[in-house]
This record gives sequence, structure tokens and C-alpha cells, in this order.
Amino acid sequence: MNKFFVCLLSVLLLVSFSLTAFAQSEFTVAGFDGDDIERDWTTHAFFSRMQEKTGVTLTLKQYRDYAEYQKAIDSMLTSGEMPDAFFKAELTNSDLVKYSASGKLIDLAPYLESCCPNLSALLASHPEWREAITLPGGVIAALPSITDVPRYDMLWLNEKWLKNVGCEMPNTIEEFTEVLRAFRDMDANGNGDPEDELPLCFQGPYELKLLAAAFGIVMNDYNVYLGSDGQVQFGASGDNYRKFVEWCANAYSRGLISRESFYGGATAIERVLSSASTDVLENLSVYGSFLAPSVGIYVSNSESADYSVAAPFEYEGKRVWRDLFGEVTTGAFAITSACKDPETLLKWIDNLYSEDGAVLASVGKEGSEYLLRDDGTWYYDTEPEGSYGFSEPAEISYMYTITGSGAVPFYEPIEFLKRFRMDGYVNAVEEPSKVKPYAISPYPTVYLSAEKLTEIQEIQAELGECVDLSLARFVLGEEKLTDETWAEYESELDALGRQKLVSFWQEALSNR
Ligand SMILES: [Ca+2]
Repeated sequence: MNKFFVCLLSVLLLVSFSLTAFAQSEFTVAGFDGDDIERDWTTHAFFSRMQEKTGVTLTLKQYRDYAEYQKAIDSMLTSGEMPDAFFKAELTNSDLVKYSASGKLIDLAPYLESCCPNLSALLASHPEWREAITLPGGVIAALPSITDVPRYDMLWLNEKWLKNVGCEMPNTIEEFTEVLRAFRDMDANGNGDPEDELPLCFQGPYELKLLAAAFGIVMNDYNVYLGSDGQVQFGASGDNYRKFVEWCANAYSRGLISRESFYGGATAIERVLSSASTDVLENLSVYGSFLAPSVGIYVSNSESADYSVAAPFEYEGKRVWRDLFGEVTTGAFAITSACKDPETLLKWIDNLYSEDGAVLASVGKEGSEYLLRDDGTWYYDTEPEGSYGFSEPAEISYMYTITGSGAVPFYEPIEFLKRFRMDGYVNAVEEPSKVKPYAISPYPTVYLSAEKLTEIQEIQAELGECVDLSLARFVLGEEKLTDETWAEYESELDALGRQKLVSFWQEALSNR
């Protein structure tokens, strides 16, 4: 062997050594995937498919108990026994503030452009998404779960009943009231008994407050919203809110709201069904309308096609509805200071911000879990090779995908999901899309320390309860709504710290 060759060989060896030294291919990753889902990360198809695709191997530590996981995060990030990264991380905004300040979670912002072209493109086209994941000071401590697939708690209406009683889809709260009356009086389900219809159902004051949108009010869990003038307002008081409460109390006293809406949801159908004979049960609808994030909460697959989402009702020329979750869920993927090669992990995760990767995460693999038609629509293969067959697409979700039970760091593939067509199934994107043009987030994402949050939660515990309990009492008629009782309600809010709560959220805006 001549000298030149030996030299060349050693240079090549050196190069390959340095490559293996820098490009790590094995990482430890911890995360949460709840116990409501039978899913084992260590044997799960998603991770092995990602390994085939990227050459990156993960040693996975899955937590199934949320409280245990939250404790584990704290002990991992304080004792120093850290994984390289957190996936389905469920890190709260307070966690992100705390652990990026202590240096345990690294700032991902400097890496995004070079390592995450898919995510960078999304953030460039949606500056508000970038803003939502950026901590004060410009740090990005974690990557988000992003979706513009609409996710709301919506008003579903039985269109079959609308036809039966000769009504159109209502556009205002007044028209809706007429529809509910017709449902109550006209044997809308056509079984000969005019007494077994439940015109409007929901689960408690929290869900009912969404309907305040029909009176122009959209507020967050603290009952506040950011007005167009930049001022934070308390939503559960004032004239419009009183009109809403009056409407509810009226509707309840006239039998338009089911009593069970305040006393546990499951009993509503049980009460009606207990009086019916079993052969009627199969095809008996009892729900005229309900507030719910998905139709399946109240009715079975065979009935679900009867229900449509109502567009928000028009009030003073405007339609609004609460965007419950927003498009960005923060804290879904983070890298710790223990990681020697953040670039490789970031390239791995960036796959999930592309359509291909997001489909693999949320639907599965073409030809295996789903099948494409020539026109681009797709459906679930309910009998994939080597399996016993699926009874529901939901089963596929547990076995081959990682969605559900916590936020996946990805960009949900909305265009792909719109092309789902399968007999007997509602397209989960199309129905909620009716609400999308009117959906607003009442208050933006802010990053607060745990101490700050505790401070406000003490006020919220009493004030929030006062709002919800008072609503329930007025609606159920336990407290008659008069000028006097309303004034008492308003002064109770003041006594419990309404102004302090509003000022707190006003100030929190300046920390963004
Ligand atoms: Ca009936």
C-alpha cells in the first residue's frame, strides 16, 4: 500500500469516526400517554415506523398516570436524571418558564431554521403560532401541537326532528327557542309519545355558558375576555349576561332544557329509556339538541348522521363562538440539557410537522390502516391483513397511531382529514368547520410562573364557583332572578375579588 493511500484511508477513517461521534442515533425519551388508552410505546407501530424512516432509535419511558408523570417531570428536571427529550410532554407553561430559566430545558429557537424546515415554514406563515410558543425573552422551550382542525364544544341539532316538526335550522336564539318548543310539543321522534323528547341537553353550568355566545359573550375559564379595545373584561356579569341567564331560566321553567343537564348527563337517556319497551329503543332518538365536542357523546354511530352542528346564532349583527382549545397547544416536545445532539432529535420531530409524518402519527400507514381511492378520498381498512378486523376506526387509533390522551407534537393534517369518506361516519372536520369562521379565543396564551398562577387560582376557586353556582340556581329557579337578586349577585362578585381578577389578567398581558 503506498503512502498516499494510507493517508487517504486515515482521513476517511477520521471523517467516519467524527460523523459517528457527532450524529447520535439513540436517545432516551419520556412522556405521557394516559391510562384511558391501551397503548404501549415500547412495542408501538408508530415508533418502529419512525425508526425505519429516520434511523433514530428511541428508548421510551411512558407514563400512564398524569399525576405521577407531573411528579416525575419535577424530579427528573431537578435531580439531574434527565431523558434526552420529552415527547407528548404535557409540560405546563409554568414548567416551561421554570425549567428553561434553570437551563434544564434548552432553547430550541436557534435550531429551528436549520433542523426544522417544516415547522419553520408553518411558523413563518402563522406569526401568531410563533408568538404563542415564545416565552418572554424570545426563548422557545418546547415545540407545540398545532391544529387548525376545528375543535369546539358545539351545539348539535337533530335535523331529522327539524323536518318532522317543520322547522328550519335556527339563526337566532329566538328561532332556536321556537325549535325547542316544537321539539317539546310535537312528538318530534314520532313514537306517539309527546313526553319523551329532550329538547336541549348539556353537562352543567360550564358547558351552558358556551351558549352565552348567542348573547355576544365569549369568555375563558376565568370568565374573562380581552376586548377589542385591549381591556380585559369580566364576562359573567352585566346586561347581556343577565339576558342570557334570563333566557336559560325561562327555557328551563318551560321544559326546554332537560333537568339532567344539571344532575349528571347519563341519567337523561336512562330515564327516557326506562319507560320504553326494548324493541323501540334501537331506533329511538331522544335528543333534540345538545352541547358537546363530538356527536358521539350523546348518540350512537347509527344515529349520528341525523345531527348537524348549528352555526353560532346571530346577535346584534354578529356571530361568535368560543374557540375552546385554540390552534396551538404548548409544551408538547422539549429537549433537555442532557442531550448531546439536539439537531438529530429536532430533525426527527420535524417529520411530524409535515403531512406524511402527521398522517403516520394520526391515521396510520397507507395500505395498512387506511386505503386511498383514486379521487384522493380515503377510508379505514377495517380488516387489515393479519388482524381480526376492527369494529371501529377508533381501535386503529389506539393500535397504530399516537393521537388521543394528550397533545402530540405535530401539525394535524387537516387537508388529508377533510378527504375522509366512510359510510355511517360523520366527517369530524366538516361539521365543526361551520363554527370556524366565528370562533374566537377569548384570551391569548400567556406564560406565568407557578407562584403567579397559585395567586390567581385562590381567587378563581371562590369567584368561579360563585358564577357557576349562581347560574345553576337562577336557571333551576332556586333563586328567582329579579333586579334585587341580580344586584346581590353582582356585589358578591365584587366581594370575591372580580376587580383583582380582571387586573391580574390585564397585567399578565404585559408579560408576553
Ligand atoms: Ca315522542
